[in-house]
Amino acid sequence: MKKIWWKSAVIYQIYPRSFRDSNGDGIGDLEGIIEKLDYLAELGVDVIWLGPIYQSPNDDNGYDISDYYQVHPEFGTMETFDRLLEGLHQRGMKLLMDLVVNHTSDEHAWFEASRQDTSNPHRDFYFWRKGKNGGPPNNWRSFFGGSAWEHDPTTDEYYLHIFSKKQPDLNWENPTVRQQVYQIIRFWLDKGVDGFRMDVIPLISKRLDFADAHLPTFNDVVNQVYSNGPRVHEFIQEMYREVLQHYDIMTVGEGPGISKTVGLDYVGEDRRELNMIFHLDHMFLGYGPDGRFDPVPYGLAEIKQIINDWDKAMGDQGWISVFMDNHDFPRMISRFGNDQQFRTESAKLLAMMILTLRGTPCIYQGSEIGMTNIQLQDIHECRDVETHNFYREYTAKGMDEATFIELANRYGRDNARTPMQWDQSPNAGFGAGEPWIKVNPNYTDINVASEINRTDGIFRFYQQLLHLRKNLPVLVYGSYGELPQDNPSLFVYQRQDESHTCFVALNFSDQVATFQLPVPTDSLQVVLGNYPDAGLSNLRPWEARLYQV
Ligand code: TEU
Ligand code: CA
Repeated sequence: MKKIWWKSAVIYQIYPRSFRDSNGDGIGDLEGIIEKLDYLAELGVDVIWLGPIYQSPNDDNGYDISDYYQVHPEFGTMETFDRLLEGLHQRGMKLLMDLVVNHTSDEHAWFEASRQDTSNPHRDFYFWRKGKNGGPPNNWRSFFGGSAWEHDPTTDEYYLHIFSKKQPDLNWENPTVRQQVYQIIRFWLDKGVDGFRMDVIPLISKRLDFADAHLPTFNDVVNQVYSNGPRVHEFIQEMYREVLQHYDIMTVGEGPGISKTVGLDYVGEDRRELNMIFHLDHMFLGYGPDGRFDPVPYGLAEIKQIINDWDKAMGDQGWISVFMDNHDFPRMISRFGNDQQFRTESAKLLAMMILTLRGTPCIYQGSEIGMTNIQLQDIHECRDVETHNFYREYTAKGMDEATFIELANRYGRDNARTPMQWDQSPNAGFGAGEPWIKVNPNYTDINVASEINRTDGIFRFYQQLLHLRKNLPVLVYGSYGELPQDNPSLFVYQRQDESHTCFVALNFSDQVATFQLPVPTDSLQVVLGNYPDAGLSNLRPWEARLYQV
């Protein structure tokens, strides 16, 4: 298997709107990130994935781009961006930008021209179709609820938007669209950016017959209708040939719809497409037929199965990024851990998991201090377009607000978008102005200032794991294998290479648990644990241990 810097690197995801507001307008900005570069260097991360900072009406908080060549004024200027990039490079860190080219904003000049008239040169930059029987061209549903088609009275046609109606899908069949996208990529790479996270890249090739979808769940529609279209690999290989291969960069595709059976088609070393993927199989667990706010039960067994299946599917030919939350999902401690009685222990357990599994780890901002979900009181405190759309849809069908808000507080994306908690000062030190979204009231206990000096703190635990990865190549390039246990609440696995064997034992429960390892206990050394005096005794609640033979 090829050894290369983006396999040993650790990514830290910044959601710029919520990281640090330097000018008191309530919105995080690039100057605020510059203020925190030493903090990021102290944590020990290698690559920063920066969420979209381009011109945008913010219908979907920057994932609806109206100008790819301009930094949004609320984030700063191109000069601020250049200083941020320089500041990262000076500290030996790299920068990934977020490439959102499955769709643009409806306020992009291309779309404003396209919607003018059916003969406009930009008409074919998007998907326009006549309605059918007085309604949309087919039964496709948007990720954000409602039809994936919006009627435009000017030309009495519908345009496709798999996400919000302010995010019209770009027509990648049009070679001019593709060349325009490649120009955007070159512009940022020529500025010295170190690569891209590619938003919903498996969706860029559409099934052009636009046949109705008749499948049991929305996940099925994503996997079988929206993703992995007939020309997706042709398009990504063209992007690689024309642009990506000419730079020493890292590319990670966000992969809704990329299943383990097609994963290698995107990241196989011989494919000349992408370096790795954020697959979402474990993140979409719990999505019922209607998606995120239609929950179904699942457990650790399903998560372990997905991890095992993907490791097998990648073999030594492909690569994934390992993550358990981001700006689109609830905080991992609240979703997979115990954010009340065992918040610190489960924060560290999840840190050990993402930093010792096989793949490039991605740490979401705030995980390093154990930030949790927030309880929003009503829809007016929610900010996410997805939440608002489903609130309207579900309450119109009779669901009462309190029931929906409970769903939003458990499964909604706003949970991950509350301001980073820096200290105990007002607004958690995020900024002087009223933040764009509510600060989690638990900031008085959970904040960087109080965490960073605790020798037994979560921040320190992340630092130790990041340091270990640099000194234990087996954690990067070693093989992975689960060590099945009698107790279903345990996740025990080994990492092995020609010179090292490590074991990781994780207890995902509030109870004490016995566990078995395949070697005599006196041959084991505890490298790191999240309880003092970690040894070979039973695993205490949410106990995590890294052993080396
Ligand atoms: O998300 C796409 C996606 O499929 C999942 O992250 C998630 O299921 C989705 O947010 C709907 O539930 C990417 C971005 O990460 C997300 O923030 C954007 O809203 C979306 O694409 C559209 O650009
Ligand atoms: Ca600001």
